[in-house]
Amino acid sequence: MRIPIKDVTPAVERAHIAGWVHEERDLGGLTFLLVRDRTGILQVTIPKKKVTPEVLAAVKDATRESVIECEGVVKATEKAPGGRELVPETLRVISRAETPLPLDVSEKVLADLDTRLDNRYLDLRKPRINAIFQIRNACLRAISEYLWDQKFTQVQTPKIVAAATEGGTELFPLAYFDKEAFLNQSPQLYKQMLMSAGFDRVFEIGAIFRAEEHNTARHLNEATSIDIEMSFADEEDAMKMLENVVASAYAYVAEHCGDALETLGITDFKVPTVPFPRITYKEAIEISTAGGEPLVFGDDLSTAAERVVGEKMGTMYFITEWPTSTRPFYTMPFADRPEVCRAFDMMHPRMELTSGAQRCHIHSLLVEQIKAKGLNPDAFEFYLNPFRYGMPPHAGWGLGAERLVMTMLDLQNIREAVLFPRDRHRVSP
Ligand code: ATP
Ligand code: AMO
Repeated sequence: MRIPIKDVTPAVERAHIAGWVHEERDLGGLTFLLVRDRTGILQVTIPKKKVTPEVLAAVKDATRESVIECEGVVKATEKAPGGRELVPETLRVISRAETPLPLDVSEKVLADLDTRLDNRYLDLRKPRINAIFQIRNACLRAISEYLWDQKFTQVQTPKIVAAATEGGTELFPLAYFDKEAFLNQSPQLYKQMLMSAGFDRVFEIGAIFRAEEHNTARHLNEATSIDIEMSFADEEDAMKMLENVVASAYAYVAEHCGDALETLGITDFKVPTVPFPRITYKEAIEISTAGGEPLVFGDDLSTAAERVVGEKMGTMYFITEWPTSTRPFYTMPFADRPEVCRAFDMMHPRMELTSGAQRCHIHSLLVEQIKAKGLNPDAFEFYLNPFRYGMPPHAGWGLGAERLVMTMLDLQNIREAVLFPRDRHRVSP
């Protein structure tokens, strides 16, 4: 029976393995094949004079990245990675890789990001790249488990929708029979409607679509958003939930992903401590201005300002009490000073990871706010009706999964954190 490569130790006498040919070396009388599966790499050593002609013929045919299987004797040796090697009695090429390869999986020849993404199936074979997705998987698992434990119900909301939610970013229009429709920018309106529907606490991990015109290292046109909404809660409750969710993802990775972190060369992985510091928007623009990036009340935080404030904070932190004018219509303003609202952003020193807020649950005020943003309330009837028939106060947030992974692993480009990224120039593969 085939066993995973990591289980091939000197303690097992015989092993049957299968995987991809990572590297091959021919030293005259000896040929080495490094064989890779998702658990590790094993040296297969072929003493040419001692193996059958069938094995020799197969070795000759086994080009790099071919899928092979072999069975034989396991021997301890200090000269091979992992302190063991396999001397095959049988070896078979299951699927021969053509030559030359479009991309060097062993990373001896480096490729630019575009070439890597064009040949993503090969790029993803690299242990280092695979490790990113093991960690991404661990984060999403940890976050789901944390939220389930906190009595959140996981939901799936429509991705084909009739209305925009987030100002400031464009929509992708869709040919939907005779109707106008778009790809959803955020589950925002749906998670709020579910508060009226009595779900109390919901979360969703799903795709969001944003027609960002520009190509940046931290924007995608299709991203994964981790969204929550909770009833009878204010922005402080939502912030507490968020810092615990983020800390639980880090803690899970620290506990369960040692091998993947090592593969990535990360030796100083730190779980952030909660609570994260909170500063107000006013304080943030003061820090930015003092640091040479002048901002006035009402400005959005520019990328340069985010960097100045991030450097000063040096850790994950919240920015609270945003100008109402900078936030979407669904945000609750403070009753005593309506120019400021109960919104927050959660920031990593490098960039924004999350936006959230206590929402406006008062129908008349919400209609006013929709109008104030120059939008037509009629287009939001499906969303507004639930506010007329019993809506609890509620709060929530959206956390970008790719930005979480990108900052956690110090990746330079957000595309590294997506299997098949969609950007301004890329819809394939
Ligand atoms: P919002 O929360 O407003 O919907 P967002 O979550 O996409 O936006 P960011 O994109 O991180 O937030 O916005 C932070 C800052 O990044 C913006 O104020 C702007 O300076 C910069 N920025 C946003 N979008 C782009 C873009 N497409 N190209 C270049 N810079 C951008
Ligand atoms: P916002 O628009 O700030 O808020 O999005 C929330 C988070 O989603 C991530 N994100 C992106 N990641 C990559 N590429 C993009 N183009 C992109 N756009 C957004 C970011 C961002 O912080 N409805 C609100 C959330 C809420 O209030 O519940 C919203 O969508 O990490």
